[in-house]
This record gives sequence, C-alpha cells and structure tokens, in this order.
Amino acid sequence: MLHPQYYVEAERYERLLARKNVKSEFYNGIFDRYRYPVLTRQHIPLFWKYDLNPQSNPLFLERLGVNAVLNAGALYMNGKFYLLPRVEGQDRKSFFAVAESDSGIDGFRFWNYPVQLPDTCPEETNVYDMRLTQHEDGWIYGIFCSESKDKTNADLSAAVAAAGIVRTRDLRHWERLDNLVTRQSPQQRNVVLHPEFVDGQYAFYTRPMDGFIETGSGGGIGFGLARDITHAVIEQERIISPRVYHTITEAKNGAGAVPIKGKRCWIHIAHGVRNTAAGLRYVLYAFGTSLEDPARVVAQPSGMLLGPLGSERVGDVSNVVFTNGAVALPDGRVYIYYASSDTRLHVASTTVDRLEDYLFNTPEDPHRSPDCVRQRCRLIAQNLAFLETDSGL
Ligand code: M1P
Repeated sequence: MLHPQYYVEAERYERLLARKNVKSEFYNGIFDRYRYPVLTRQHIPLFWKYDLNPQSNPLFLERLGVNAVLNAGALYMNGKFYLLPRVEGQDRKSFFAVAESDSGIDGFRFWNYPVQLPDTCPEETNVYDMRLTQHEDGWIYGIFCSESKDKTNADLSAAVAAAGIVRTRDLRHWERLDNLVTRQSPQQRNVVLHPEFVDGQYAFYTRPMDGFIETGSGGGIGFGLARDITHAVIEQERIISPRVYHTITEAKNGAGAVPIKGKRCWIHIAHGVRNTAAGLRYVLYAFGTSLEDPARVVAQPSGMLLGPLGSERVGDVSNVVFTNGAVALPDGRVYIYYASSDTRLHVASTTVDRLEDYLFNTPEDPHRSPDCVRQRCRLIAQNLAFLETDSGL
C-alpha cells in the first residue's frame, strides 16, 4: 500500500501531462508562443523524487527534489520529438534526461531514468546545456558545458568551462569523447556542432571566453574546424557573430540551437546578453549564414527575435530566455524550445519560410538612435502612403 498522498500527486502529475497546449494570443507574425511551458519541475516523475516505500518514508517526504528543468537539446526522430533538458537538482548539480512527445508542444514524458553519461572526467563537477546534432556522419552528437573547479584560483567560485562531447545512436547508449580543445581560448561554453562536414572536417560554433562568466577578449560566436571528432582540436577560431556596443550582444552572446538548413541560408538562433541595473538580460536573436559557407553571415536582422515576456521574466535567474534546441520538420514547421529565467522550458512555433522572411527582410541595426528614427519613419511614410492609396483612407 502506497502513502495516500502518492495517489493525489500521481493524479496531478498525469493531469499535467495530459493537458493540451494552446497558442497564446501573442502575435508578431514571426512565431507563435504557447500558453503552457512544455517542461517544468512538475514534469519530473514522482519516483525520481520520493522514496515510495512507506516503511522507509512513512511521512511521504521528497528525498531528492528537483529545482528546475531548462535549456534543452532537441531532436525529431522517427516521428517523435525528443528533448534533452538540463535538470537541476535541489543540490544545484545538473544532469540530462530524455523527455519524449508525439506532438512537440505538449505531453512530454521523461524516460524512466536520466542519462548516465560515462564518468570519464573526475574533475567535472557540473554538466549542462547539451546541443544535439544529427550529423551527416550518422551519429547523434551531444556537445555540452563541462564545468570544473579552477584549482589555480583561490576564489571559491572560480571555475573552468569546457565543451564536453558525447555521441549516441539512440539517446540510450552514450560514448564520451575527448573534450574539445581550442588552442586560442582558455574556456568554452555554448559550443554547437554543425550538422554537415565543412571542407571535409567537423565544424563547430564556439564561444571563446577568458573566464567562466566574462567572455573578456572573446569577441562573440566563433567558428572553427576539427579533423578528428574523437580528439577534437580547433587550431583557429574566427568570430562570425560579434559582440557589439549598445546592442543586445554587448556583454556576450552564444550559439543556441543547431543551425537549421533553410532554402536560402543556415538559420541560427542564438542568445545575446546585455547588462542592466537589474543584472544581465538574455534574449534570443537570429542570423543567417551561407548554405555554401556556414561561417559567412548573409542576414543579420536588427535586435532580438524573442525576449522574456510576462511570467517568463521571473525565475532563478530572472530576465533570461535561452535556447539550445530547435526542431525543423520535413513540412517546414519549426519548433524553438527556449527556457525562461533558468526555470522552465517553453516552445515557440514558426516555419522555415517565416524565419527566412524575418532574416532577409528585417532591417539591420543602424547602430545610432537618429538612424533608427529615420528607419522607422521610412516605414511609417510608406505605410501611410499605402493606406491612403490602397485602402481609401
Ligand atoms: O543564466 C543564463 C545562462 O547563463 C549561461 O549562459 P552564458 O554562458 O551565455 O552566460 C549558461 O549557464 C546558461 O545555462 C544559462 O541559462
């Protein structure tokens, strides 16, 4: 006999998983938002948190709670949607787990066990933010942040971020490869593997950093090639999406979802960070790179694609949206999975056509207020003239 509260919680859990998601009223023509998050800490199975045996847990207390479910790698495979979020325990340590859904917008259910990565790095304290790349070599690669204490620094919080690499064919059996080595950058986070070979090599989007939090001399999102994925070494990185003064990327930026192959370009959905009196503000932005040369930017619309809105603004790290996974379906639909305020995971839906329209037809950032006003006045003038002639105003 289980504790009576188990049945209450189990019923609540199943109700949550059965809840249909619906589009919210938000409109900008570029993407739709949904009313409910797709994953939260309430989506964690009860048997991950409670000892269900009334002999050893007569008061039905949570033994291993979960604090947050956020930044998820994403895949669409054999007609199913798979998310691999960062699950953060009450102890602040993160791990990965697979959640599966038929629709991609609701009903995500975790597999029975979280992912148990091969434990090959004794120094590694924390892992998070895995990007899942279905590579043309046939493997699914997971690139994630591997964090260790910086033993060369007396500061208790000093840490080192590196890009860990794993691969799998089924999301169940994982092989750990060597961490990525970048000769020019002491630390890396937000590294993404491109899904196709470039010049016969594995291509990575990187985020060079001097320190664990500050990117310092790291100028933005980098790009580099490695011959051997099992011992990946990038000799040279070049910045393809830079940090820019007084923009959404001033403090830092980083690659997000694995780029989507569109009709006109590779579609990149990244994050940009600026500083404010209330702390760092993270938003998503998009840019396009050439289908022939994914390191060459061909479209860079001004400003943010998606920022924290309403209740998304509040959480463990408030005023943050972050993505490390999106899924493009054969019919052109795109689901962007983004976390808000490092607490829960949402979905936004759009299409390749809409994203490319956005990329190529949104004006670029003119970088100065007077030019921004001119840009907007041109749009207003065109519209007023159009309204007068075409709508009989
Ligand atoms: O707290 C916001 C995000 O901070 C980090 O991103 P970045 O390296 O760009 O600062 C990551 O830890 C990410 O997980 C987190 O959501």
